[in-house]
Amino acid sequence: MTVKTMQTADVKDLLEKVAGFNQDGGDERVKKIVHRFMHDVFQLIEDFDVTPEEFWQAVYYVGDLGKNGEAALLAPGLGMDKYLDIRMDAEDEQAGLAGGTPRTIEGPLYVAGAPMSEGFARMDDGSDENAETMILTGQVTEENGNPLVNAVVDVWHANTMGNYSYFDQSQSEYNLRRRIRTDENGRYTAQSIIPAGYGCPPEGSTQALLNLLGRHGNRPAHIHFFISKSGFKHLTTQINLAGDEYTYDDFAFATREELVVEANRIDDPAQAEGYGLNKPFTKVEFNIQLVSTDKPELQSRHERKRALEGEAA
Ligand code: MBD
Ligand code: FE
Repeated sequence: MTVKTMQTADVKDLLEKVAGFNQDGGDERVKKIVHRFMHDVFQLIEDFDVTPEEFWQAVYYVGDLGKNGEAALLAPGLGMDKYLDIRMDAEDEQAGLAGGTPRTIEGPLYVAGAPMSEGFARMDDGSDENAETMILTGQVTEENGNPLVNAVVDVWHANTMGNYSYFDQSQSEYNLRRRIRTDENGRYTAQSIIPAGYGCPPEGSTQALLNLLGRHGNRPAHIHFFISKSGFKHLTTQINLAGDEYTYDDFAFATREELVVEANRIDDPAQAEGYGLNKPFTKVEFNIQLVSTDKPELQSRHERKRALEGEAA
């Protein structure tokens, strides 16, 4: 039985009171957004004839999501982070700031304040002796190819279990997280370990909803980057390692063709020695092009709640 109530004076009046339209205090933008949001929720309840049982299930779902700390994990799973990227790409296009290495989503697992190095950093703590050694290297340039010296490359990635330090308390502090300043040729190099893909906690709230959508909660093996230099647009991006079963089937929608990078096994002892290694390794090369801007607000990452941000780390 579908009843129509949305057009009634009672519901119109209710929504206006809910959003504080009849109150002087508060924030006008929040009032308008809450009014629209609750209108659309009510409309959805009408259109889908949502039952009280379904409604309360949804309310407690949101409660559990918060309790599990998964709100910022469900967001990319529902394409919200990707949608914000689509909007920022369109804004850049309109402002004549398109170009350079493409952005992709930050994800929920950044930790601020990773150790800073000049030109080179060892990222792993050496505790995983079975991990494949990774040499991650590249050059940061302007769009015309001029190298950018002293750009800060802030890198973070998972271990061979797909877990990130800080969130995974079993790892050492800042394991697999480093900031590297580019050298006189605009180059950065990291020695680390090849990460595994990420999977949503199987018993968590995010995976529970994905199951109802017939979807998996996996990401391909990937490496996150913030790249910044004064006078240039801040870049938030990631690379996805080619050949992973989820490279083109990422639950978080972060893969972009230009950001898929080959991981090449190098058996040549001379090349290993060049990096101070005495065994074969896997080389991942990622060159980054930044776009210049004089707008200071575009030169740093947007604000959001991040682990250890603003703390003396
Ligand atoms: C990740 O490692 C990640 O990068 C995203 C976007 C979501 C979940 C885990
Ligand atoms: Fe990630």
